[in-house]
Amino acid sequence: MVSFRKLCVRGALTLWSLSGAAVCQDEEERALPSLRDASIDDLSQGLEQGLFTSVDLVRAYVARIEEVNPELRAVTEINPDALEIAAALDAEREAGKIQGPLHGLPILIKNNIATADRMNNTAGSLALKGAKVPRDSFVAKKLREAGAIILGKANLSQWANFRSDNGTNGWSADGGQVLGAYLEAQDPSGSSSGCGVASDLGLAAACIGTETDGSIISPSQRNNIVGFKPTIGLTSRDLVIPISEHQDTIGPMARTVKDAAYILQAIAGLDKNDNYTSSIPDDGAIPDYLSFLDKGALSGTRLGMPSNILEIFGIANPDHPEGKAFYVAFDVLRIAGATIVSSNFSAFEDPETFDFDLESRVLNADFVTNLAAYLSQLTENPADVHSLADIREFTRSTPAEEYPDRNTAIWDVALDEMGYNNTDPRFQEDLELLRSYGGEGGLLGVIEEHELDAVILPTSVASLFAALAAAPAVSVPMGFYPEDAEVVKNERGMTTQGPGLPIGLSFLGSRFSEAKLFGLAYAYEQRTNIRSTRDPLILPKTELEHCIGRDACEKPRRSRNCATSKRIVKNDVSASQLGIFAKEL
Ligand SMILES: *[C@@H]1O[C@H](CO)[C@@H](O)[C@H](O)[C@H]1NC(C)=O
Ligand SMILES: *[C@@H]1O[C@H](CO)[C@@H](O)[C@H](O)[C@H]1NC(C)=O
Ligand SMILES: *[C@@H]1O[C@H](CO)[C@@H](O)[C@H](O)[C@H]1NC(C)=O
Ligand SMILES: *[C@@H]1O[C@H](CO)[C@@H](O)[C@H](O)[C@H]1NC(C)=O
Ligand SMILES: *[C@@H]1O[C@H](CO)[C@@H](O)[C@H](O)[C@H]1NC(C)=O
Ligand SMILES: CC(=O)N[C@H]1CO[C@H](CO)[C@@H](O)[C@@H]1O
Repeated sequence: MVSFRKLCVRGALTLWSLSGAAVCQDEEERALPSLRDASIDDLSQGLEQGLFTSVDLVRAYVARIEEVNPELRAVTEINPDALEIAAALDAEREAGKIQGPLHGLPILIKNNIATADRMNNTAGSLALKGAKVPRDSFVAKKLREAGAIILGKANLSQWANFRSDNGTNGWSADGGQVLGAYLEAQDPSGSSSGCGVASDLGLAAACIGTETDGSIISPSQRNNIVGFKPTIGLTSRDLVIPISEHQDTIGPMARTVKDAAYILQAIAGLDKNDNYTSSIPDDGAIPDYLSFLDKGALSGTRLGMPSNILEIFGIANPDHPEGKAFYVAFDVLRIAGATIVSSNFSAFEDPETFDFDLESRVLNADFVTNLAAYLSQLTENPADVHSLADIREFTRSTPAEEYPDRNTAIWDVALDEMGYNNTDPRFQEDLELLRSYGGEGGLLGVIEEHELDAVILPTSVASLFAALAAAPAVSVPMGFYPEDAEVVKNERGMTTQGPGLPIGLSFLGSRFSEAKLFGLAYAYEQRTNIRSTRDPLILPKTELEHCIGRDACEKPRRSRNCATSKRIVKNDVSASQLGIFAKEL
């Protein structure tokens, strides 16, 4: 937490403390939050105390985006109206009107969540450039109601990674190739790749991603942030470019668990345009997630651990960096009072019998129907695309879509090999079997049988099991690949593994158990504070101090960012134990 009590006077810039006196007792002490680390509380407090305005914040974030975007391509479009919106929110604050904890905070959204403004919503495809929607998506509307400034659109793996079987994470024709900041030319993971990088580097207060199977928690893990994938139906998919109504969900990607809680609180809820939200318990009442953020929340809990899943994915061995980080996390959880319960997923006892194509068939069949339904809502459709067949035709005939170097294999299976959609009886059969793998044979089954609060898994192997159950998962930073880790590159030269690659821990819960997951994730995060133990290789240098009260931010000559250069680990675990995380993992 940044202290706002000691304030410094720098150059022409004068800042006042609450008492009105300008003080600077210690040159090292920073009055303004470092934007790579700033929490929603830090930013809101700074706005409240008049240290900076939302206009300053927008300028600073845009300057930071401009610094790193030529290399990292995390952001596709900046909202041309952001400064104007910020000024209006500053005026409201001045007049004593605060809409909520997100008032005046710039937030990015993934480029598949539509807004009825000057920004495009393309899922990274040129087929949707210039297309218009009739209104804001429900999530965008909720963000605006909470006072957030939608700063721009975050890049993504095109079509949420639902096009090619030989593409790359984070590439889209509309936004270029996203890279992560922890390794040279890092594969950022996906599909909410831009959100992962942008939240981590402080290119906005946070970002909103989407997940069908891994697209929030996986890039959150690889970019050292917290990602929360809610239960299907908690957040409306209205006017979000879909993959599958049965698995798609919208959720926060933020630097802290608390920030994720603020954001989910703002965007969750009943929406008549997405009837899956009618399954939210208590007539759609959303619990006060913030009230569950308790450092003691792990005490007395029972956490399931399916070792057969670690075996199947080859990370049960403690010599594997992710296995090792996971076993160290066990100790932290135990010290915090949790009991780890062995709880194998029975459907995966014999992996030979598990049909790994089942999920693809369900997603393919949903995509054909759900995509056509999204396209039918467009009020302007310059490329005249109405179906997956139209989109495939456009993609194959538009050079910037890089076909066939990046193929359309997923669509080819849906359209040519399968040739049916989710109205077909074969679909219902597949869906029921899939749900049983998430139910009695998987996550929901072990939670019930062993009376668990949640199941824990390394994030790399977690997403499928939450997806199968339409259930929530949250990934929290757990460690880093060790200094002697082998460097691995994919066939397109992107680094997928190497020293310093971030690793996450996932908590998976029963449907609508978000409040409990927030408590568990918060307690683990507060005890470990892993995120702050490693800096990325690339960091923008513009800070608020370069922007306050100026029409354009001054160019930072050097990083004055004492906050990131002086990283101290604060936690409840012994220092030697944490040494294991920080040095070896
Ligand atoms: C949206 O796309 C149109 C058409 O390519 C472009 O002219 C416009 O600048 C884009 N909007 C933003 C905010 O970038
Ligand atoms: C949503 O509506 C569709 C069509 O009316 C219906 O088939 C489906 O069961 C509904 N889903 C939920 C979760 O209510
Ligand atoms: C769980 O699976 C692991 C790895 O496959 C196995 O060694 C262990 O015996 C199983 N535990 C139970 C209780 O079945
Ligand atoms: C889904 O399949 C049904 C039956 O073949 C067909 O009538 C309908 O047009 C299809 N819907 C889409 C969006 O392709
Ligand atoms: C991707 O697959 C297509 C065939 O589906 C092939 O033509 C193309 O060369 C592949 N791209 C790469 C980089 O291997
Ligand atoms: C905001 C921004 O930098 N957008 C860029 C995203 O990537 C595309 C393609 O590389 C560029 O044309 C945009 O300028």
